[in-house]
Amino acid sequence: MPHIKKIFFRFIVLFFFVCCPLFAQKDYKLWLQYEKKTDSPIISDYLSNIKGIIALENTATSKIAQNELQIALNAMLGSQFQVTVKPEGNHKIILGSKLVLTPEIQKAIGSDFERINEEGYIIKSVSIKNNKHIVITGKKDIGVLYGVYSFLRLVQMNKSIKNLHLIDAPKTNIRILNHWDNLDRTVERGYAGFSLWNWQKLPDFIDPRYIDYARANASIGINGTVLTNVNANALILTPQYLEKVEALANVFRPYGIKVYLTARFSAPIEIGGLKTADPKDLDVMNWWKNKAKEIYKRIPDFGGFLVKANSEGQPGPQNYGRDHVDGANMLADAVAPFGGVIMWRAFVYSEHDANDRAKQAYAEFVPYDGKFRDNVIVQVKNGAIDFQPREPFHPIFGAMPKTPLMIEFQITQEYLGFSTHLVFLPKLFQEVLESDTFQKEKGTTVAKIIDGSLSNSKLTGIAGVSNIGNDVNWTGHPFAQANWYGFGRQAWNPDLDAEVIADEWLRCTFSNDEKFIKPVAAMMIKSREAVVNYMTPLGLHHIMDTGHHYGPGPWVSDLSRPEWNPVYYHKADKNGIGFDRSKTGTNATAQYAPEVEKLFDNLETCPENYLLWFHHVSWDYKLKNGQTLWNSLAFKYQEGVDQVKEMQDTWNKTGKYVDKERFKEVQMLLDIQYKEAKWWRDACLLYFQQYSGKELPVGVENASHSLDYFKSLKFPFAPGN
Ligand code: BDP
Repeated sequence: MPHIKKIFFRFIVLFFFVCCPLFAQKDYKLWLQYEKKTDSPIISDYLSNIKGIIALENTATSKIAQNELQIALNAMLGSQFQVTVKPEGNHKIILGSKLVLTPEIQKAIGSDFERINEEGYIIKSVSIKNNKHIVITGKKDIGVLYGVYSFLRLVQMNKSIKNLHLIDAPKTNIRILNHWDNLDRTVERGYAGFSLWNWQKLPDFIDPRYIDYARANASIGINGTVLTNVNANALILTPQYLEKVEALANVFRPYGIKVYLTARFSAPIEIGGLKTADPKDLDVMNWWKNKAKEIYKRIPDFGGFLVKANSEGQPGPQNYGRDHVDGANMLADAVAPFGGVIMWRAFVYSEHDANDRAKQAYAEFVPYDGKFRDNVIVQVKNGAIDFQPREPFHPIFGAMPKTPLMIEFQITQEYLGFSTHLVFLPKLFQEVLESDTFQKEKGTTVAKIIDGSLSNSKLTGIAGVSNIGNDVNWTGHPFAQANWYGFGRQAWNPDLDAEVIADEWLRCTFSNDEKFIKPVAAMMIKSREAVVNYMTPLGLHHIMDTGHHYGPGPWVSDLSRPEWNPVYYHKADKNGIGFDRSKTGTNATAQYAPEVEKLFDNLETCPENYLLWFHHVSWDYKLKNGQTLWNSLAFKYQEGVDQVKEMQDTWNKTGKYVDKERFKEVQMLLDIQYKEAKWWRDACLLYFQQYSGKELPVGVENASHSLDYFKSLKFPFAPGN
């Protein structure tokens, strides 16, 4: 017996050391799994006809493209693909940007080049002197790299690669991750470990992970990264740190990724020894000009600055009686000679302003329309409050036609269950991007405003607050990788459907088996509505516990700033619940175009999704389903819980399509999500019941604990705070 035990023990140890790193690697490899093709003989047959890769160009970026193609094809086909430079023979994949193509290939590509921009690509099956090839090209080498990733996606997804003719180009210029990473490597609202940037070991130690980060981003078209938190530390602008930033920029450059930093407005005082940071002060202006010069000397393609000013205690121009235009334009002038950009955030609200918080950013920024320099883009959150599970689109979209606007989404799940809950965010992003602002006419969607198609703006962009940390799987939850992936794909094409994204991601990350794809894609698509249902149904918002935002806290009412308290947002009382933002209330609806205003302002026409966002509604008010508001609210909370149960059931059936590690990991996380969905339902319904005074309708489960119990839960060490 002891002998058997020993063998068993040895087996376990061996299993752990040999197998675990391999399994872990799957998680690490994201959507670039390049699994051996055993599931599509047609594809592998066709690919095995291909005799090699011809590389016409030798820049750092083209070498990455060649390498990626070679590694991926060899991994998927198990054969040796060689890269050669000689354009001869049959059945080759030819890589090269426009200028290096032979005249015959140029001719075969023809006018396609007119349909792409500098970052676009063309993938075309061509026949030259009776030799058949696949050409992957673009105007520049970065286009070729994007083309290679797109081609590999087709192969990964078992899509036909016969007779290819694909032309694609990004619709926005700045497709950027905002890392809220601090210099001590903690990450504000980060739930996937510590920051990737190891400042202490930089610049000499280049963690291979920086390269994998760049690879992953390039594969989905992300071309910018803000390395530091919007709540900025001026030290990042000192030579000691700029040297480290330069090292990262050098790694990212060949992947087409520009580095940006957050600029602390008071930096001239903190690290420059000046007495003021007044944007109209000559010394201050010169300080920033010199700082820009110093940065660009090190990093010639430095992207520019992201600035959070006069918001939540951050310093800004208003400290000196100046305004956002003065601040942004001063910085814009400093980086303009080098082609830099200022991304100036519109996330502002003030404790000194008694107005509805949802109205404040619009009130402050809209009068500045047309007053910013050409290299300033105003970065606006998707909604007027703060990255809630559901918000109507921010009214600034549609109200600043003369100013380039970029949208800011939050990929990290600050208000959506951290990295524990499975929530597929492209569905949320799509809802916002498709919203009709009526700025000019019907059909003026948020997407059209930010992709510049409406204004012909040259400066366009999408930012996503990153969910990446140094966890082995990058994002904490294996399915949170889909949110990084989806963000990149939607930044490239804001009109891309979330269902297409889910399908792509699942095939590249897990399996092409339809029996897996269909139910799991459906689960992902529904997951966003589930979180809205069990957290903030019918337009409720910001009722998370305060500070860390983990779990429910609708009862919180004792914080110094009124708009930090959940009671400010739900306004539940004996008469009903909801924030009256119609003309009988704060009139926030008037910030939208008349068509939208009319829709939201009228209780009868207001989409029920946004009901309690815009209206204070009596508990007995009848919804379209014929049920009272109270009953409907209770049913929604229950539905959210039931939806998570369904997600569990779906996932439990996927064991045979997924490696054990990820299967188990997701299973455990869904168990927590289910537990927490019930926590949300119980705590919120018990709390609101005090005001409605009504029984729970039949079909809604009773709470597992008392309201006092839920109120007593405290989480002093919740992550990300
Ligand atoms: C809020 C976060 C806070 C950020 C702020 C911002 O709670 O940590 O600093 O947004 O976007 O959602 O500046």
